Amino acid sequence: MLSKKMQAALNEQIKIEAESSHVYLAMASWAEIQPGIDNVTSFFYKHSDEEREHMLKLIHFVNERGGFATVPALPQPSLTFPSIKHAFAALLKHEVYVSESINKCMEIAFEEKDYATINFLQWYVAEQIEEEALARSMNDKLELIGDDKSGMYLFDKDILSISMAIEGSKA
Ligand code: OFO
Repeated sequence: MLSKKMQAALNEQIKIEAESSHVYLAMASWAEIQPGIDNVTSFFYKHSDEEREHMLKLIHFVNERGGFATVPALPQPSLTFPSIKHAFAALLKHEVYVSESINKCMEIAFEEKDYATINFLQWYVAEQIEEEALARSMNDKLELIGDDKSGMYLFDKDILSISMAIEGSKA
């Protein structure tokens, strides 16, 4: 059975995962109307779907452990970005924020010796390590590319192989 405090923290995490899905969905819609970045667009749409999965996983866990998962209201995310580089910088910042929030949930689970929740949250800790690393490497690449258009063409190609590799490792 979840404590009230643990339930509140996990419900907050549900909100954050829902927000992540929303934030990346907005990035996807913006990317879709930019020329020549089809794979970046797919990456954002897929990332948005994954965040929804993360939210659903939490909802089921809270409800299965005798709590009540609450579906949150969401603020409107940023709709446009000055450049692809800005969008990916925002993505990295957002992932760091999500990791911090997972760590807070983990701290409460440890305080309460809630081993089931600790076990459950391990998956999120590992996922955040991967997502932050990926976001950092994309930001590094975009830094190198600068305003070079052919570099951006290669980045879009690159992101397709990265997405396929991630899918392969998760299959
Ligand atoms: Fe939910 O994994 Fe990123 O944020």
